Amino acid sequence: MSRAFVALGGNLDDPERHVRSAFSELAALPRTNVKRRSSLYRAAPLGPPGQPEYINAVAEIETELEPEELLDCLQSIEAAHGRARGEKWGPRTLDLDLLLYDERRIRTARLTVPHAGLTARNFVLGPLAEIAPDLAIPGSGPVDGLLARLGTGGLERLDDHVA
Ligand code: ROI
Repeated sequence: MSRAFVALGGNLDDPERHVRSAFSELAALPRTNVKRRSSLYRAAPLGPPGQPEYINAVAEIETELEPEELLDCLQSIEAAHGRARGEKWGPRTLDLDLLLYDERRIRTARLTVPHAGLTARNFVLGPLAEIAPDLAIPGSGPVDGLLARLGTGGLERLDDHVA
């Protein structure tokens, strides 16, 4: 079994609903269990101005899927949520990013792990720190230190989380 972390985010068409249902769809993947899920967070958009606020969250999973098999599964879930690959950094119904896969560093045409934006985005580090504060990002160090450096501006934890 490998341990992986997946970031969830969206800002269109009731994003809370999309993110909540994506947690269930992750749990239904073959040879995969969801171990922990963060609260949902409301986050100021990174990218072009004028788009709605995002809902962001992170899931820790245990899986026997290889990284690119897992990526295929994440992309099918996105597609089922009507994710269209439109404008770069534009609004989306559901985005699922593979953040970490064990301690591996992966660079293929389709996949970069650790995820490239991970250490610069508090809407990823915030939920990740909630469920795995001591986790070390390969090449970058512990999550809580990275988050302390970035700060939590623009990030609001929604307190309706049921474990
Ligand atoms: N901004 C926030 N706050 N959350 C996201 O998940 C997110 N995803 C993106 C871009 C458009 C970069 N901005 C985001 O892909």
